[in-house]
Amino acid sequence: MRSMTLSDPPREPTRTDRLLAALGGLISGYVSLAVAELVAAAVRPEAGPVTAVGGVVIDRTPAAIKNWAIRTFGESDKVVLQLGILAVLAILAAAVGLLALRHRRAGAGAVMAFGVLGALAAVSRPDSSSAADALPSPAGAAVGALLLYVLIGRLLAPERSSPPGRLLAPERSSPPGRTGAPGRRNFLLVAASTAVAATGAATLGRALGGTRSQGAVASRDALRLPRPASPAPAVPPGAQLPVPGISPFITPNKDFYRVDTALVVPKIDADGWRLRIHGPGVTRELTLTLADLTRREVIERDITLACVSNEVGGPYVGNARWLGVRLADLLREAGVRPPSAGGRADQLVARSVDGMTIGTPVEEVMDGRDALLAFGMNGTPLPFDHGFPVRMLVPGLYGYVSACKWIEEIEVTTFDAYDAYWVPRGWAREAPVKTQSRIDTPRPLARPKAGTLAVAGVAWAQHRGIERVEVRVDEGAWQDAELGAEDSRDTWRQWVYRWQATPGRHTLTVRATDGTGAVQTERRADTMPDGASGWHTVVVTVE
Ligand SMILES: Nc1nc2c(c(=O)[nH]1)N[C@H]1C(S)=C(S)[C@@H](COP(=O)(O)O)O[C@H]1N2
Ligand SMILES: [Mo]
Repeated sequence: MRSMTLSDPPREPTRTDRLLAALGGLISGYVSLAVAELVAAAVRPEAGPVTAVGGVVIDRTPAAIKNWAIRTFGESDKVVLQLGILAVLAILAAAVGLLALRHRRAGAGAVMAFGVLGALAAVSRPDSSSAADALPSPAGAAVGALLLYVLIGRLLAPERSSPPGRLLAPERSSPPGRTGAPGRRNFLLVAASTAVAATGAATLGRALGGTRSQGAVASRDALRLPRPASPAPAVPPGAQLPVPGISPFITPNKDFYRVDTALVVPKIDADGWRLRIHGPGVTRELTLTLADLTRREVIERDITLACVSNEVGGPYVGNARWLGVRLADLLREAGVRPPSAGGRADQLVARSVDGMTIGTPVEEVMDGRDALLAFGMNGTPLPFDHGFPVRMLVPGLYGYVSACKWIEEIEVTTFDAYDAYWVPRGWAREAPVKTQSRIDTPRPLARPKAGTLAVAGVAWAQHRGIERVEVRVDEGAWQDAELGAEDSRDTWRQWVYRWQATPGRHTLTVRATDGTGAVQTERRADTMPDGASGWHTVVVTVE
């Protein structure tokens, strides 16, 4: 009696085997995608293979073809693209199935290779900010590769010898031409059950990630930023000092700090988005679409944004080039007058789709500063993390009283009538940015060598500007730092002090003077209720 051993030669593949192998490839591909999307739903829906690869395809597609696609498919161009990707993947998956029939390991390896490509696509996306984005595709591919390996193994399983008792008629139970049927039955059983399980996984992923986010991603990809009627002047070359370790003058989107209460970042489909401006301070209510905004006079400005929760020396501050429209113009169209011009409303209450409320003084928004409804950040549509499709920005005010992300409503009212989200939680109603300066380099507890050492960092006092920065070593005299060129009063300014460092332990202290001549206060204040104050110090040991 023969039993199945490793030495049993696999059967010669038949036509049916090839069909089934292609089917196995398709099912493995399907399972890979389903698992990848399930993982992506947990990590970041946009890190899923179809969306990531689609983004790469869009980025790499020449403008002419892109325009053709938009002309031909209109708003469905993203759907067409995704269907196209799925069609290509289906063909590749069937081919991989056939490859696996010849060489099981090679087939499984090919599935893994697609997983790696998916990971590369995901992390290369401009809105990717985490290495976790690389997970979904390889995770899906690993499951798919294993499945393909098993399926092809079942398919090619050699004929089992008949069980005892059937020795006399070994093949009679199977009709002619159905040799290998137990292997195939096994193959079909595994294929069908995993396909069902994958469908469950895909459905779960959908529910987790939310189908709506797909539309939001597509609408963000589709947004063509308008040319500003009033562009920001080029950043003066001297604004960026050539000092290693200093914060870059413009903070890249992926490095820009994020502070919000959203556990899941709102993914708003810009096509359905509306901004309503209403309330007792308004004589003409406005409802605006994103296109209404991008069609208006668009301005571009460099503005530094800071969080009230930033400790002295902390990281919650960043500088970006924003694109948007003047909020004051829209308010005037709605009939809003600032209190100084007899208006009764003194507070704007901005509301986001996730229910955040942010209260901003009408006076500051309408005093001529570049208060924005922004839809662009450093040359891209606002990242979802930073408020896509539209956020507010008011130079000179902390984010929690000015910078509503995912905004959908502005109520023009009074401070008496309404306390915004953070106010009952102990934070100040009004919070202009306090003058601050930060030592970026050397890092705390660094052990630099004696000799010339660049002590450098940034200083900010938005809308007042920075006039001077001084550095003190231990209890020595204040020394003027060299200032980077001023970009605008609304941006931070870099500074550097070239210190002749002597061996020993030293305390470096920095302070700034704003554009009004006021010196940054030494008085230490906690972040609560209206922003930290005090001087930033760094202790180093010079060797
Ligand atoms: N919808 C919404 N907008 C918000 C917040 C929020 O929690 N929800 N946080 C605010 C705070 S406290 C700050 S400091 C800024 C931070 O903006 P950023 O995350 O783009 O840096 O957003 C502001 N806008
Ligand atoms: Mo904040």
